[in-house]
Amino acid sequence: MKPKVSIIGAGMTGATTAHWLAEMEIADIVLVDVVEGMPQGKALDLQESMPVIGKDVKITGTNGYEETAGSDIVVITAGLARKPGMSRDDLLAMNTKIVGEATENTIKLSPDAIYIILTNPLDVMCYVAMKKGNLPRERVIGQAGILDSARMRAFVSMELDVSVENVNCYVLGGHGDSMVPLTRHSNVAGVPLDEMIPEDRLAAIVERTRKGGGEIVGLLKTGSAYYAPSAAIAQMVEAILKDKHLIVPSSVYLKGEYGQQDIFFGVPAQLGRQGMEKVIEYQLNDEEMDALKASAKHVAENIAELNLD
Ligand code: TXD
Repeated sequence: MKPKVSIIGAGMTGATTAHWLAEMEIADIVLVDVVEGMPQGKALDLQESMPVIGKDVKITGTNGYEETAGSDIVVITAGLARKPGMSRDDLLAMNTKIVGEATENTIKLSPDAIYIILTNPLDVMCYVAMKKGNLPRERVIGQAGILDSARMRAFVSMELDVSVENVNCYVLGGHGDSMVPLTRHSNVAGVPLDEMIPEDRLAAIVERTRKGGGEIVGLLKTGSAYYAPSAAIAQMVEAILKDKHLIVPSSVYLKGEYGQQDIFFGVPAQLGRQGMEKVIEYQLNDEEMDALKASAKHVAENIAELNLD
């Protein structure tokens, strides 16, 4: 029997995650959404594409939770995006409810599942899932860092006309404008970035990375990025199901690492069949540490606003 991955929220990121995962043929997939017919329709359409690409994967769409029973991994992308007239607090309160309920509804049926969270505000929603599911920290991992790092890698690759495979970039911190692209640790085939790219061009790449989400929203106008975020989720799912011990930037619950307590925060973490296996601690200089602290303060303030009753 294949592993089972349930994706709560079958919108742009949820459905595209299903698409990447089906292509990888690593799990059967359940898509859950509140919109009637939509997850069923997307699942059936995707199922009907399997004969064409030659993959044997079962894809189920549903408005309920029964079909998620026995999931190895639960991915939560369900949530609302900010609309005109809505404050960030409104979004925080509404997505807290949605992510909290999605966690409670799934954990009952899949008590051993590992959770990957995507819903914004990301680091805070990871906290909600951990608390509502009463989960150990190993089993809640937020996706942000792979995406932010991939954006930086894409920009470096375009700048130097070099393969994306040669470009290693590490973006840490909270998922927002205060994220911290670590240029000193980033490299092209082992050569530090600042030896390859002039200072002003590198500064522009860092800035574009920080604003990468907004750049896409500005172009799409009706939604936010979904190809790269969902590809990032698929990489995390694969790392877990194949027990790869893959180190990727992820939002994980910190217990003193990087001087931070009781928050989810983007740091390099090792992922395998047990979930988050290890936090990797870089040697950071004062400037990098200060930037991380500022980013952590922002996340901690949002967590303090939570009402988890
Ligand atoms: O890197 C990252 N962390 C991010 C985060 C990258 C991209 C998107 N990011 C956030 O993910 C975004 O700000 C949103 O909070 C979520 C989902 O983004 P997506 O682009 O997929 O949004 P959609 O297309 O609006 O899909 C959300 C779906 C939609 O179909 C709703 O009907 C559904 O969520 N939804 C629910 N499903 C199940 N259960 C409940 N309660 C529910 N409420 C809404």
